[in-house]
Amino acid sequence: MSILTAMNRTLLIIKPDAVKRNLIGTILKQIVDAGFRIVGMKMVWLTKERGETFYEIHKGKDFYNWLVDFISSGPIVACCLQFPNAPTKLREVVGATDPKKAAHGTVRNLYGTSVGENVVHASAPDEDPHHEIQFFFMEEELFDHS
Ligand code: DAT
Ligand code: MG
Repeated sequence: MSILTAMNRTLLIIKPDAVKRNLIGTILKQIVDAGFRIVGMKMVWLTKERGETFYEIHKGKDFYNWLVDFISSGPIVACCLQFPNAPTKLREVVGATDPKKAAHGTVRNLYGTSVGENVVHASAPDEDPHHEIQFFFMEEELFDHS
């Protein structure tokens, strides 16, 4: 995979709160309307151990245990998305962590209910999106159809 491809891919997770509320299609429509291509997608239910590993970067924070329990509380949808500068662009579409502070019309502003139950995860551009993509997908499971 080229450096350009890496820069142009990011990971989106539709979290258990959104899946439970039947918002998968609504959220994906907003994402694809913003121009993203879905190059990989799967519905999975993480074990607590897998959740701990995914959120290892937050270990030690006061919300870590809650976060791990939440992400492993039900099925989620992991999507590898492609777009120029995908990680930065997706964070714009998703909005700030706290739905109350997220810009008008962003995914979290529209559908998030609290700082924890904020409907989606989007890789931070400075926290190795490629590593997060690899957590869910093998390269053979990603389909570049641009
Ligand atoms: P983001 O998901 O915007 O990258 P983050 O990396 O700071 O935000 O935190 C990861 C997740 O942890 C976030 O989506 C929701 C949860 N979280 C963050 N701060 C929290 C807090 N103060 N209380 C409860 N959950 C929190
Ligand atoms: Mg983060």
